[in-house]
Amino acid sequence: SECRRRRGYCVCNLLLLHNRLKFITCQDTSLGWTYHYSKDKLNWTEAREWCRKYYTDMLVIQNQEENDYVVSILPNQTKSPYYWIGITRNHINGTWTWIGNNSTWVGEHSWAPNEPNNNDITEFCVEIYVNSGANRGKWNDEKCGSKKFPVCYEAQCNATSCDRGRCQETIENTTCICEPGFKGDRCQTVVECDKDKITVPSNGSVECTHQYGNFSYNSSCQYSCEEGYRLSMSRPLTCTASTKWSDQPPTCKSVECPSLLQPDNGNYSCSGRNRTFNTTCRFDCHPGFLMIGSPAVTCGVTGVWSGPRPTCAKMTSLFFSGYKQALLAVAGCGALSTFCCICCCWMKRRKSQCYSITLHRKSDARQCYFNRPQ
Ligand SMILES: [Ca+2]
Repeated sequence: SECRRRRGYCVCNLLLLHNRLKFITCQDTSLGWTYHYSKDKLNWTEAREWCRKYYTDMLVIQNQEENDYVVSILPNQTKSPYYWIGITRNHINGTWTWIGNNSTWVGEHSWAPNEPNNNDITEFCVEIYVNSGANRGKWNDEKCGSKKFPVCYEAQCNATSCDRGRCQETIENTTCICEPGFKGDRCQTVVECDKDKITVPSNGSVECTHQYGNFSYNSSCQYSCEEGYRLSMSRPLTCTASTKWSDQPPTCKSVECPSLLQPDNGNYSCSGRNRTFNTTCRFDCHPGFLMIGSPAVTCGVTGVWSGPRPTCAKMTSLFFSGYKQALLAVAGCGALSTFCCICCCWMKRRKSQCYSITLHRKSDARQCYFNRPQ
C-alpha cells in the first residue's frame, strides 16, 4: 500500500522475510536516512541485532527535529506505544550515549516528566512514546530486557556517495561536503583556474604540472629565466581552491651587479649602461699613479663582479715603500751572514780541539777519527 507522510513522500510496504518475520518499512523516496520498525517486540539487545541485520543500526536521534520527524512517521501504538531507540548508559551514573556515533545529545525536553528515574535500578535503555497522549515523542529509561518495538535507520551514504568529499546525512537528504578544490553534487568536478593568466615572460619560460586536470586545483606553474635574467618571484604559481592563481606571473629582470665606486685618482668606463650580466668595466689611473689590481672587472651571471675594484697608488709612495723593503732585505741578509760566520768559526774550532784530545784519550779518538789529519 502507499501513504503520504507529513515530510516527503513515503512508501509503506508490508514484507515477509524468511516466511516468518513480518515488518513494515517506511522508505522516504528522497535520499538520506530511512527509518524502519518491526511489528514484533524484542528486548533491546535483540532489537539492535534485528536493526543491524536488516538495516544499518538502531535509531540514533541527532536533534529535536529528527526526534519529532521519526515520531511523526511511526504508527501510534495504543496498547504498548513504546519503541526502543539507540541510546544507553553502562551504569547508574553513566552518561547517556548514542550507539554508533557516541553522541551524548539528549536535548532539553526529550525526557518525559520525572524521567529518567531509574525506577528499577537497572533502567539503562531508552524507549520513546509514540501515542496520542501528552508524552508523545518523550523518552523513558527502561530495563533493557523489556520487549518493545525496534526502530532502526538505514544510512544512504556509502563509500561511493561522494567522489571527493564527505557524505553528510540529514533527515531527508544526503549532501556531499566537498574537499577544497572540488564541486558538484558528488564533488566529482575539479575547479579550474584561468589558464590565460599563465603568460610566458620575456627572456623566460614557464612549465606547468597538473595533479587533477589541466590548469585545475593544485596545478603548479614554475617560471624560469634565460641566463643573465632573474625571476621577480621564484615560487611557482598554484591554482587554489578559490579558482584563483596564488600569485601574479613573475617577470624576468636582467641580473645587475652593484654600483662601482670611482677609484681615487682614477676613472672607469663600462661596456653597458646598467651593470648587467657580461658588462665589463675597465679602470685607468691618473698620470703619476700606478694601478694595483686587475684593470677590468666583468659582471657575472649571479650579479657579482669578477673581482675587486683596483686602486691607484702614487709612484713616490711606491718608491719609498720599495726602498723600505730593500733596506729590510739588506739588513736581513747581513744578520744571516753574521750567523753563518759564527757557526763556521765554531765548527773549525771544535775540529782542532778534537784533534788535540785524540793525542791523550783513545776513546775520543774514535769520534774524531775522520777529522784527524794524515
Ligand atoms: Ca523510567
